[in-house]
Amino acid sequence: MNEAWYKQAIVYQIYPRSFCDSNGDGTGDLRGVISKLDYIQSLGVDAVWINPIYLSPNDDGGYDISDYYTIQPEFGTMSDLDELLEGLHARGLKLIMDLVLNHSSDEHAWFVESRKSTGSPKRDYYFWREGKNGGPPNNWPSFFGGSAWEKDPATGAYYLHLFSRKQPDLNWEHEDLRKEVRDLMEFWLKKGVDGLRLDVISAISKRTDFPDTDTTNFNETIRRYYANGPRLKEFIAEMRHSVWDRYQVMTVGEGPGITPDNALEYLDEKDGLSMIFHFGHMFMDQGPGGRFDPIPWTLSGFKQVFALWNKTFEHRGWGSVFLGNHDFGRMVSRWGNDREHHNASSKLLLTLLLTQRGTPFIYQGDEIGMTNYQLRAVSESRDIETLNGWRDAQQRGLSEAEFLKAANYAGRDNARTPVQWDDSAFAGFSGATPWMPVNSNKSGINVAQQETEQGSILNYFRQLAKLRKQHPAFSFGNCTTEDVGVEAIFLYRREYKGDKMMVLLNLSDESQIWPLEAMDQQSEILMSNYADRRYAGSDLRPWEAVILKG
Ligand code: ISL
Ligand code: CA
Repeated sequence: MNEAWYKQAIVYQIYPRSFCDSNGDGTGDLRGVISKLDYIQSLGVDAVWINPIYLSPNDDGGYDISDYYTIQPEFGTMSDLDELLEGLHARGLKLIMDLVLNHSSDEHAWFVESRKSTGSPKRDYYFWREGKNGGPPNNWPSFFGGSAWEKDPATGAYYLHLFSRKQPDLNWEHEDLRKEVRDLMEFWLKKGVDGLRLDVISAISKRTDFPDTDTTNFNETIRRYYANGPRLKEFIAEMRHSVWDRYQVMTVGEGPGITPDNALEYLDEKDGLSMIFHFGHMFMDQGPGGRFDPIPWTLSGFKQVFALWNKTFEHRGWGSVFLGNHDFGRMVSRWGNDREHHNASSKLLLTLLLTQRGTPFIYQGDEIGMTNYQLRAVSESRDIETLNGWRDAQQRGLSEAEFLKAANYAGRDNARTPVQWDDSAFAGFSGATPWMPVNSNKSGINVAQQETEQGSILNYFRQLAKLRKQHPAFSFGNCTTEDVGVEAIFLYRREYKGDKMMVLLNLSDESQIWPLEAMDQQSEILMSNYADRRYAGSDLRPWEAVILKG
């Protein structure tokens, strides 16, 4: 097992727009992040992944880039970025930047030139096709609702956009485009950036014969038509050998459509990515209609996803462990109980994050147990996926209240409310009205209050990060799940060079009988989210997490 830094690292994800606003314009920015570097270091994390900070019209939260070489002015300047990088490195922390290469903004110079005429030199940097029977070239749906094709008046042709119409897909079949991508990557790596998160990398090679999808199951359409195209391995290998290897950079590919059956193809030690984000658990509560068609999920299904991916990466490849990010509901609201057992279930989920096998990615605010925000009206949403979702829901005859129920559970606005630093007017995030409302529970859930509280989620996270560092078994150990016949109990063991650990999680509101009679009472309790847990054997309380030797 190579001891690559990223296999031991804990990564902290920062969504800069909502992290900290340094200049009182209501929007988070790089100087806001710089002002919190000591806090980030105090968590015991090793790296920061920052969401896109490049020039963007902000149609999709910065995932629509109009200039890859310029910092979005509302976030700050290039010298702010250089200072952030320096500040992280001075504290022994690494920086992972987020590159969006499946598509650009429609305001990027490449697309402005490409759409001008069919003879434009940049025409084939994007996918242009003639319509069919007066409609789009095929029936592909966009991730953000509606067709994945937009008719462009200038030439009457359609262009492909798997996401919003302001995010035209880049045509990776084009040599010159791939060269431009390598150049922009090198620009950031030359600055000493330590890692790259590659947005929707699984889709840079797609079915360019563009057949109709034969399924209404969107995740199936992604897997078989948008992702895992015939040249995906080739394109990844080309970047690896021509750029990444010269900088020893860690690469984490975001992979909708990547499955346990094909993941290893993209993680080859020589030609592949360092690791991937898979979505096995993240889509399990999405019905055939996608995000706003939530369906119940089961604990056995949840546990199976972890067991399946641990099996996949048992000998080769490497994965990430995440329970939330800027694209999903807050983890404690989605997987825990953010009402009666907010403290215990937040700590239990953090325990799962930091003791499972794979690089943990913790999303800003989850270290203090921030919860879902409840949009009071769709008009409060700032997310194109929610706004388009409402447009489609209306066509299905849904009332706003019905749609809001789904959006307040699964929508992306939930995770994008300002980080709650203290209980002042705007939670210490800004001196001005923030771009998104602050969650009303800021007085009960904020960093300042938890800094001094012994049993706080924040201090529990710090202890957990320390424990993980003390035991390489949590980074490199194998991970075997044990079925104890109780669905609510998630029990797994980690073992590495004789260091054995067992993790017991009770993911329910009820107490559960301790599952292992054979467990001798002397087992050393390393940590629990219940301060009075002294010995093995007594019942597991609601949402109790216990880490033991052995
Ligand atoms: O939100 C989702 C739809 O259910 C996810 O599938 C997500 O859109 C997908 O995983 C890709 O996400 C990434 O690319 C998007 C951007 O909106 C997301 O924020 C980013 O994480 C387009 O760039
Ligand atoms: Ca600002």
